[in-house]
Amino acid sequence: MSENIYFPGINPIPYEGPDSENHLAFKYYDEDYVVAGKTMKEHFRFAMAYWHSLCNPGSDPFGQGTRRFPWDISDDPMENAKARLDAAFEFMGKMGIPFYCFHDRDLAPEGDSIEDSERNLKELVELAAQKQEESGIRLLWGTANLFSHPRYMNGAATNPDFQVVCHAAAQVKAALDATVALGGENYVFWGGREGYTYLLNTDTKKELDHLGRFLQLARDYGRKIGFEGTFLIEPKPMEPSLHQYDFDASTVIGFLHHYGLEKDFKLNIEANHATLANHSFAHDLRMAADAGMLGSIDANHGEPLNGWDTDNFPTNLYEAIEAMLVVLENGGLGRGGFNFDAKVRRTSTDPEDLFIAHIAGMDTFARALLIADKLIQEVRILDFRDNRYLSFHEANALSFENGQADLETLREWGIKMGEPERLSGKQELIESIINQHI
Ligand code: XLS
Ligand code: CA
Ligand code: CA
Repeated sequence: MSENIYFPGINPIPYEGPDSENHLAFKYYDEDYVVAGKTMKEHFRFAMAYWHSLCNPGSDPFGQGTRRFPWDISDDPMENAKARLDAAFEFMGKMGIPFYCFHDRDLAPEGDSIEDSERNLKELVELAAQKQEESGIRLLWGTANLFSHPRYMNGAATNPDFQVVCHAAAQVKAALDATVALGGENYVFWGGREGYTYLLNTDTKKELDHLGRFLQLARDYGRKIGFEGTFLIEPKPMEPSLHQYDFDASTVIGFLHHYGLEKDFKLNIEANHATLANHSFAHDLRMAADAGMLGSIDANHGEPLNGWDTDNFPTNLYEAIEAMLVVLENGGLGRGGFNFDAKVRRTSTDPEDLFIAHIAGMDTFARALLIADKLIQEVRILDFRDNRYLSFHEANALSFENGQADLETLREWGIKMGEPERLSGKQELIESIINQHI
């Protein structure tokens, strides 16, 4: 068990059940409880996002941070990074969160040169490896922050300046080394500033080709050093660039096929990014699942009133149920997990709020899992969908599906069968059945 230094007075979070009034207890997430053949712990593989939980004091464009971090102990950023690591493992240990995710710069500060930064990261990776060993907590994914430093203002792999591309390559190489050294299950590429704001100064074809080539090189290097995990792309539209190349799940799926990356890459779907693209969370999960590319999830929730990337903790049960229906039908996430890419609100300033937020997120998904499993197994809710396609079980329809029948033949059959009957989609019935089971 990690020490009791940074979160004094908070004990390991117990499961107490739906009737508990203890705000520091789980009401639905019971890690050993078995649903649909797996424990809740195995279903979710919950992860803490290092950047929000330990690095983000709640600043916004109008004001400084509102939370004080007890791990910011010194003027030396390396000392702070080490304290932050201790705090991270104390927090995850108390929460019973089995995985974490980081950007290189969350773990260790950028140095004065590429080699300096590599040394910093290596030092922290060695300490993190010890922490993992002691606690059993594992790395869900690592990534490189290719968007915060001003050098990346015009993108990283898609930057018009080759010098920046090489800098990004150095950073990805080091982040891959770190991920492999820590036994990471996945490696994530979120587009960051891979996009553009003005078309008349941007060669989009060149930039996309560069992104494709860059990812091929990263994949080849990763496989060379023994990375057996999944590479993930995390789609997101319009932030920070006006036009992001990785707009949504469907765009990324096409991109991966175009550049021959489809065997090594899957998608990391973030709820708030899907809604920012004017999709639902479930829609992007569905698109990824249909393509055999549902890799992992960044679990959060957007603020519906402004539709921006607010990264709220996921407490919307209905959205979580829709998500779990897709995840269960997909047979889970394999090596992926549910990473809380979410931050407590700027006004949530008590240290316990970080615990409460994670408890709320884990309970939301645990409850959604129970409901979704019931909807699939007992209510057979997916039959509504499948039954709409029953006519495709007929021999003629099968020869259409497998490409044997041509357009003229379909015309003949159309004439023979006459005017089709109307088949109700039953949307309101499905919606009311879901409500009945919440
Ligand atoms: C930003 C992204 C980012 C990725 C990792 O919007 O969500 O945090 O998950 O770089
Ligand atoms: Ca994310
Ligand atoms: Ca986000």
